[in-house]
Amino acid sequence: MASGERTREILQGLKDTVVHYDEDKAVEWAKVALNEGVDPFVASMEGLAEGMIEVGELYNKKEYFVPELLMCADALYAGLDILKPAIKATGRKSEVAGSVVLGVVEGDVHDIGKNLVKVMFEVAGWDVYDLGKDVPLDKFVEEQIRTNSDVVGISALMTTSMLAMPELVKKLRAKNPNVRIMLGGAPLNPELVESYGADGYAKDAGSAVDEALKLLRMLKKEELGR
Ligand code: B1M
Repeated sequence: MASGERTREILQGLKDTVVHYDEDKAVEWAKVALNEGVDPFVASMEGLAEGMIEVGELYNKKEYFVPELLMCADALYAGLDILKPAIKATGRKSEVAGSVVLGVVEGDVHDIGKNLVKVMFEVAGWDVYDLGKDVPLDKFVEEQIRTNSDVVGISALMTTSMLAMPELVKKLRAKNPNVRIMLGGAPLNPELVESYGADGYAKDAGSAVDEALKLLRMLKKEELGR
């Protein structure tokens, strides 16, 4: 088990590999994290994902451009590939698990956050139907009906793409008034999500499953009351 100081060093190592878009080093540091007993979820979120946040700042300052962003994302995924099985192995299945359709709304290709959310649902034993990124609105509706999923989780990373969310919420409800809809992504907040008519909001991957569980319990209670 790594000491507090060593854990911080490992997390910094992971973060730096993303910022310096070094896939090989990302793999190396992810293995170090596992060998030294760092929680793989913490390594993913406080190491790799933190790195991506710093990358965003470099992009804002015009020090990084789209090609760098893509290479940084590759480094993040290389590290995540090593950590993911360990997250799954350590994850405890929640007592209740449901099914969720996940996707990034149309016009938006940012899928790193959604992929982290997906890992958390899988760890918790949910059935996950991942539609990927830049998903046409009707595809969410069709997939919810096809899979009869309890929850639809929609991600958006841009202030422009998130504007499709209220329409998607309406479309989903029109086809299935009982479906529970959860939104997430950097430009969203609870007030916005409420104004869009959705049922839930999670600010990060760590809280997404808990939020979905709340929605699932609500749904089951309503079903019993009917
Ligand atoms: Co671009 N991009 N990007 N980008 N990109 C942003 C989002 C931006 C904020 C950068 C900026 O200008 N400061 C900006 C959007 C501005 C706006 O809001 N209007 C932007 C832009 C403008 C663009 C392009 C238009 C650039 C261009 O081409 N000129 C273009 C858009 C293309 C398109 O989508 N149509 C573009 C492209 C790209 C890349 C392809 C190069 C790449 C994406 C690679 C990929 O995802 N496969 C990319 C990246 C990497 C970013 C930044 C730098 C990082 C995003 C990220 O991965 N964060 C981003 C700047 C930033 O965020 N600071 C930026 C790390 C990730 C772990 O966090 O995604 O927030 P996040 O996910 C979190 C939570 O939000 C939450 O949990 C996650 C984990 O904790 N969460 C959920 C997310 N979804 C959830 C769903 C849930 C629950 C929680 O339930 C359903």
